[in-house]
Amino acid sequence: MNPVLYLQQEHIAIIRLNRPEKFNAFNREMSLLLQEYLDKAAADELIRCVLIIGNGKAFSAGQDLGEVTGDTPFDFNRILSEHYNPIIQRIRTIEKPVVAAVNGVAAGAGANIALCCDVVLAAESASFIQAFSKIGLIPDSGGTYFLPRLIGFQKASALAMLGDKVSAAEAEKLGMVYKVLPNEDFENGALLTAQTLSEMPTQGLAFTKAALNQSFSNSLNDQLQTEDMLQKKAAATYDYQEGVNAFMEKRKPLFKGK
Ligand code: LHQ
Repeated sequence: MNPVLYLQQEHIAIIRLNRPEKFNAFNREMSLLLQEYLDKAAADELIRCVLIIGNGKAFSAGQDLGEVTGDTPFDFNRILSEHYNPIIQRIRTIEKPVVAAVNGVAAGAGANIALCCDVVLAAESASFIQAFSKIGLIPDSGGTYFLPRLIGFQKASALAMLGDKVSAAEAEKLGMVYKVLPNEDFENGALLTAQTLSEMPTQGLAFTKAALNQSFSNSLNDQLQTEDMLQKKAAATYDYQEGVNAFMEKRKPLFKGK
């Protein structure tokens, strides 16, 4: 069985983590295939939004612990540099919005892959666990970067150390996720958001993402300059013209993502 599935639906790439019997825990094959599919979505001009979801009960339980134990364990030292870091870097740099549709439990690296996405949606029954501390590890896959920025230092510090399970409702309250959607028809609910994003000015969204990526480390002056530079690029797109024309003509815009 393919550990990740890729499906194009109109302008959306649906990337499905597909090891349901292991709660979509990542082994090497799955980590490399996710990278390959993120590259495929990045290179395809028709794709204007990426949706990542898990198959079955879980979103992802993080690293497959069976792969790092046993008789021939995979070299621990290569896991971050070859598996998780390239996944996080790809999600943050792909020039299209990435939606995480967290359909169930998201633990360890699985949680942090979800949390680095541009829009995080969670099913009512989903949960988030920084499971690392329970096995003596530190939050990786950007956990120590995104978590304090999303929910503040104290909450992040406590969750990273205690490894408590955070319900979807609590995650929304903390600012860890954008919205919680009902369990019934969760995937279609998430797809609606992806569809909306896929019909928006894709380049403008990519420039927004680039500006947000820099806001974490820039001074105000640097950030204002970044906005100045990126706004000029946005204003040079077809979609900006279309957006303004549609507004003036009191009609619905038809964006091309260019
Ligand atoms: C699993 C897993 C799993 C294998 C559930 N592996 N089978 C970076 C650097 C290097 C090495 C280590 O990793 C990392 C990054 C990381 O991600 S570290 C964190 C790794 N993840 C965890 O520690 C989470 C471990 N899993 C759990 O705590 C629980 O399974 C959760 C809370 C996710 C779900 O609990 P339950 O709902 O009670 O389900 P379950 O425990 O019964 O799991 C269901 C099945 O999935 C079960 O298989 P089985 O054949 O017994 O039914 C589990 O063995 C399997 N599974 N997580 N990470």
